Amino acid sequence: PTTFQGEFNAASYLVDRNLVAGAGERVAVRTPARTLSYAELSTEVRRAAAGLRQLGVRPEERVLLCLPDDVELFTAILASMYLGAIAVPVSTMLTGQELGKLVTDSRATVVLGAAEYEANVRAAVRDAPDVRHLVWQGGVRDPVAGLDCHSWEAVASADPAEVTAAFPSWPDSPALWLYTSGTTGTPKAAMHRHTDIRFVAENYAQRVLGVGPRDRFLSVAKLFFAYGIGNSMFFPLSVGGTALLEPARPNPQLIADRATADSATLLFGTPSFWGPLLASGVADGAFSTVRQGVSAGEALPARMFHGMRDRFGVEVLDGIGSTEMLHIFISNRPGEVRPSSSGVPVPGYEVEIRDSSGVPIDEQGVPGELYVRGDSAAIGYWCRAGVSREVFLGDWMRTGDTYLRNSDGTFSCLGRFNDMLKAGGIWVAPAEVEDRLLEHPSVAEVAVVGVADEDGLDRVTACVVPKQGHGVAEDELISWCRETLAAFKRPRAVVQLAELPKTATGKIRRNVLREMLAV
Ligand code: 3SK
Repeated sequence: PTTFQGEFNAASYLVDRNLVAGAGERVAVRTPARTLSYAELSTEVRRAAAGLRQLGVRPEERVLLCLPDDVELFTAILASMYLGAIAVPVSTMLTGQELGKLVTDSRATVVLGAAEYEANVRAAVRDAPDVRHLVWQGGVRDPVAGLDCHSWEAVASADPAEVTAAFPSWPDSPALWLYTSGTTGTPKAAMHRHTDIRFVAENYAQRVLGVGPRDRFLSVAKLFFAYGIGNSMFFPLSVGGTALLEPARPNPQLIADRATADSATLLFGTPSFWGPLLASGVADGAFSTVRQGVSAGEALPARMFHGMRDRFGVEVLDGIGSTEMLHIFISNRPGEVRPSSSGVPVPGYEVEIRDSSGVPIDEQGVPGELYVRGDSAAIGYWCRAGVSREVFLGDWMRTGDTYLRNSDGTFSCLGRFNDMLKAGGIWVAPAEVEDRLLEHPSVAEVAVVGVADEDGLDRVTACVVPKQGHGVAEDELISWCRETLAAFKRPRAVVQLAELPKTATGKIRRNVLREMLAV
């Protein structure tokens, strides 16, 4: 049946259009082990879609994926969307307990896990009532009671002829959920539509970065991040370019080697990558094929912008995006970078700086909370009406970041509007780390804050008041956190205090702690 909206399927937009244009032989995706042309990718996607359909996956059901950046994850995301189902790629850095919360919350019926994360995936599906099928990349593992277990290799070898066309989803149909701790506390799924994917590819990648079919995209951020999936999937496929996937954990030499070996033309990173890269012994010519660098996650320190340009000859464009907006909505422009600023709004987006009552501040130089509107905004958070109503206000979205407008019209980030902090560009909710620390027998009170290092980047710091007669050992508390929390959330430093500074009503004065600990 036709609808007033017309049909639009983002996976078909990303894959099929490249066949229609006669680009089937071009390289779509390359990993250290495999290279797939667009024609091959199309076959793999339809095979995987047929296999998922045989498992009973129906349009709008969730398929949760916990896999490294490789061909399997790439095709499984596209296959889920091709079928009209919702792809839910999740962080491979989470513990079993953390992952379990996402599996349960998403009500995914099919979970795909990599053998290398077996222990966490097994723990995660154990108490998730809606999961029916567990699919392993890397061969079948021991059975899990109550679940049908399969190998991805078997599922993805179904007959591609069984799926001749993409599901006729509408532009507003759900396509992708991305979990974020985002602007407030516990992880929640930002729900994105098929049309959001085209919007970010056309407005940011094509109009700001000027991407084209000759580009080869290398991203330090993985596919389970909004930043990563844009960089490594939406942007290259939207123009018939090549996605360079790197399954391993990134480090400066590995990324430099990939960039050289595969002649990357676009390099997407975060300050937590540029810093170690500049401190490393990577050869100055390693990125000679890179025509543009991009940075997001945290504000790019000016010294890193200059370091990348002067040493590696790479101009890095800083920008700010969010999982809720799917990708970057304020960005510097090639050849017109203003260091220490995020740049100006991307075409298709408007931003405002507002005071704490939500009233727009028109004067330059006056800080306030950054609001954004644009058509890639998520439709809300899954089953979180309260927070959705706080964050999505009509067309506008509250970013939770403090910004000001500079005299030249660019925007600069001053930090967070609330207590959330970013570790290596990833949101961390202080309450989650505090809850864990409070379970420790020596801890009476705790406040976790982000303390800026010499580059202005947040370092997770725990301020701990020990129980009477106890002391707190930094190493022990850090290991304690590692037992149940993803490594990036653990405190990097523990400071022992006799008491925490509080307001008259007993609220912890985190700003006082931050000032006290500032370097
Ligand atoms: O953190 C950011 O700046 C960002 C950029 C693009 C996509 C998603 C995010 C969170």
